[in-house]
Amino acid sequence: MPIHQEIVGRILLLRVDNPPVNALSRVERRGLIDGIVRGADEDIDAVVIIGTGASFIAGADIREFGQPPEPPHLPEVVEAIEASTKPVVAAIAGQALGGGLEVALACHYRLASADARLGLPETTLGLIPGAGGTQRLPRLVDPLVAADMVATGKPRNATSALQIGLIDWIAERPLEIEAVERARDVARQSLDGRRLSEGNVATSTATIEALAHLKADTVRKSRGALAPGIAIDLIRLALQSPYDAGVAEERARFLELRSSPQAAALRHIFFAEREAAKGQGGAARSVARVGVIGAGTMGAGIAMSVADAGFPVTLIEQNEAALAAGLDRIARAYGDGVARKRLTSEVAAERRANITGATDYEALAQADLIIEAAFETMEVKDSIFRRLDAVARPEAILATNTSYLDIDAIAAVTDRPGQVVGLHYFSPANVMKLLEIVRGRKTDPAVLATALAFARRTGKIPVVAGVCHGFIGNRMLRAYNREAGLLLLEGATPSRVDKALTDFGMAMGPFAVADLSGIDIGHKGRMVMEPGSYEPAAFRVHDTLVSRGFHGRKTGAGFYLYCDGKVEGDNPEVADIVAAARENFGVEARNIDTHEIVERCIFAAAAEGLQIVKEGIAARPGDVDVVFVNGYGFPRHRGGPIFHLNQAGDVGVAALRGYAQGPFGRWWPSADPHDSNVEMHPRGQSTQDAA
Ligand code: T1G
Repeated sequence: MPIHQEIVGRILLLRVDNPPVNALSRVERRGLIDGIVRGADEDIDAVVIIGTGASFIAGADIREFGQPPEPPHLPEVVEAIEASTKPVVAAIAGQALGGGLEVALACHYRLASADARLGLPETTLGLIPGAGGTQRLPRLVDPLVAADMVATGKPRNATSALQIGLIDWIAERPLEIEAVERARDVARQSLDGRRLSEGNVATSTATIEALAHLKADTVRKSRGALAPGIAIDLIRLALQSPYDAGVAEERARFLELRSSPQAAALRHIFFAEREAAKGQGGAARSVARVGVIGAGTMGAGIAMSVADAGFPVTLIEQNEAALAAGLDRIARAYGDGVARKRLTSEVAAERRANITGATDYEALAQADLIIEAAFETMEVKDSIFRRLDAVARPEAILATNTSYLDIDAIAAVTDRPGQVVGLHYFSPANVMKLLEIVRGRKTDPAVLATALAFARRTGKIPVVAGVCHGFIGNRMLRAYNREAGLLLLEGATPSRVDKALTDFGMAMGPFAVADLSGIDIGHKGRMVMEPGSYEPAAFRVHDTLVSRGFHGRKTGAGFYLYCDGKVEGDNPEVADIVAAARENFGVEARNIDTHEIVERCIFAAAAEGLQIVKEGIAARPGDVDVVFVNGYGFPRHRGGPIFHLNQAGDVGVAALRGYAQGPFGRWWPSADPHDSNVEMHPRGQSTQDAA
């Protein structure tokens, strides 16, 4: 869509009109330059740039990044805006992100509405600002604030933006009206001091040192992602170099990152999350009142997640004592959030007030959606769903938070199987973004659409799964953990496996995770699986540790020893247990390099994911990547297990075939992913790039 030009009393309005978020593609870039040229005419005193719809400009058009850059490039646009001989006012409603904020920084004045969000999120796409953002921002706000904004990508709201000097005004009247008035006011004023590229940055040794610390901390937290550290380097460069030198270096680094595998991976996951959240038919129904059954860790977390989104929630427990314990857990969690300054006490109180406790199912009679989060046994679910069926409104949707149990079997005990769906939350449910929405064989499409819409309204990243043991994520995790367990028998140690995978970018290694969640939990889960559905060798060490009382952190020892919740070192008993297991399974220990550790664990998860797609449990490979990135700590800048396997190309598939020849053979049902006839992303591309 072009940039619409309109003249209101000698003020030229340039309206950016590229729904839904006013991303800047080549057409808009051209239109902005043409608009600035028009603004130079005699009959114009000043220019206003304003977005149509809810956004100012949400950045460069990400869909163009998979292709060669096309002129005019955004740097040309922002330089033309700043060089304008007439004042240019940015009128910002909603999102001013990435290139959108860079356009606003090139303007001479910035007016924002109260709902504005201004940020430079490029590092979340594996990039850095590529149109002067790293050089103009520290010339406008405190360099350390600029560095934090660029490195984290976190936007500022209008109030904060005014406080730090990012904007000049917050609109008190309708944005466009006030923007024209402000433009008239500044029309006769000199532009000296309003062009940020002409300013210098006040700096000091303390600032440079603080930036060095921030960079070290950022790199440590980035788990291998490159862009955040580079972004801070460029902020520091702005303090020590003339603007032209800084912006030239920024452009060079931007172009390097733009074609990097990490940028391709982050673009892939950006679009895959949006693809996964799209409905699969069916008209979503409205949800106003929610019930949650069970006030344990999961139930309380789910109730908070729903209350945080503004829904009234009725939390049910079987007796007053259990209910009181659950409500106390919630009160403590909100108090902790306030103590850590994650939310104000007012917001915490508001959210807490959304939750009402009860012990009588009758309290759920008006609920539109009821989420069961009780004990993980069919008997308990059976009893609860029979009672719900009798009490809930006929249109009410009944959801279970089960991690493993058969949704179809649960639906079958009700007279409304079409209204039954799985909502598999991840702990802590009020923090983790991933939500697996499990559709039963009889789940109505409208119920699925309602669940998807509800997930988005509560800030979750939803992925639809079919019914199988472990749905998508836990089933992939079993393949991943199977390789980790076998690597112990074949010669690796828990700490070597964990380090190899955290160096790859996983949030935690598989043995540290086992200790954290409780090795006994996995053991119990394995005991209820049908015989032969997993190999005893892969979990022999886990199961022996459990039999000796080593359950992980909660018992002070598992694969590691713990003191006051901190890892003290390896559990010395593991070596003996591993030696006995090797003897039992007739396996010779050998030296296993880091490369093999990572490939076997990650590629096995990927291959299982492809099988999950082949079986129709997941709709597409991107959904599988979204699950493992958002629920299992897979590094976002590697795009997800299938994307990563795809990046490895034939080398990766050959490696999988090679590992299938190992002493325990392959786990994944097909010889290799390509046997599963699942359409992987076209070689080395993300789904979006291939579009
Ligand atoms: N380019 C192209 N499409 C975009 C887009 C973008 N920048 N942002 C969103 N979309 C699409 C999205 O795919 C979806 O499409 C629809 O818009 C609604 O998005 C040079 C290099 C703005 C906060 O990183 O954070 O500028 O699925 O579902 O929840 O320095 O979108 O409907 O077909 O997310 O209301 C920097 C990315 C780019 C912002 C809105 N900008 N976008 O959230 O809607 S790099 C960003 C977002 C850059 C310069 C650099 C969010 C949002 P579809 P949505 P939302």
